[in-house]
Amino acid sequence: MGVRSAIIDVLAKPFVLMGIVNVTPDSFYDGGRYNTADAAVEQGMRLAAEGADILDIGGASSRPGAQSISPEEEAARVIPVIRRLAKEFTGPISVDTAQSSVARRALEAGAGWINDISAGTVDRAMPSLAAESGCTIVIMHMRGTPATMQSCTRYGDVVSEVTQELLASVEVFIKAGVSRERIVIDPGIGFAKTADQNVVLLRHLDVFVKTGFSVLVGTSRKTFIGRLTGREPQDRLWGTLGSVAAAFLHGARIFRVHDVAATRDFLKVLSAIEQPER
Ligand code: PMM
Repeated sequence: MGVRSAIIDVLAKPFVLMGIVNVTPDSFYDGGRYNTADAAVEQGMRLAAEGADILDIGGASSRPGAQSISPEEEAARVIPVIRRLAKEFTGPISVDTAQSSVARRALEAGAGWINDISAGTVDRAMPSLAAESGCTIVIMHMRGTPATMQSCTRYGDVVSEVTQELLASVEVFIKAGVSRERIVIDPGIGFAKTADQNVVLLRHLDVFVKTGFSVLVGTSRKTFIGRLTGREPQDRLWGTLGSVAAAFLHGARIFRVHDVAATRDFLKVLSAIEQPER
């Protein structure tokens, strides 16, 4: 299976923006907005015009308590969108899925990245698919499933436990034959974490950065920002930018966001000040 332009040389760019396109009726922020292929493709191209480096296409909501849908239904949502975007968008397209059958079809339709929020635990065929396809794989930390994760928030030391659990998942992918430079790690903000634990993880992101893997963070408009600001998802952009600033200053370079234009300007200024040599 030939996947196209799977790797962005993350280290060569001051930051990388992954624009979110959820082809779902029930995602917490954009659920129902891009629920048809036409609307999702249009949103993808809008985010591309705003400067997205990667587009992340998801067909199954992962909000706390979300019920799972069949891989067939998930594929029916995302594959037509990926096929059309792959013709128009020049950067890598990522498929946000925990199902290897969906991921395989997405790669065949033109995706180059798999974003697996279950880190290969939902579908044990994911590591071998990642290895055989040569795609880039985002490995995110979570405990349980979206339906159960918020009852799995008991940690002694959240930073070291999340790091250890994430690296154990990474090891499975490496053993399956995935090369290290194709792995991106993600602490999984909001997945089996309390609001306070999300804040602690962001404060100590450098621990994840020191593993040597590229680090992606997804804080965009999430509940912990609502807890800190008292605002609803539609009014959480400013709060989100606060979290993006902290993540950037602690070494994260890939940001999964709903608001590409705003985040791009924000990080252009921040990175010019913080990394003047680049
Ligand atoms: N968050 C959501 C969905 N997928 N993938 C990664 N790698 N990291 C995240 O933090 C993440 C994700 C939450 O749902 P949304 O698509 O509605 O923002």
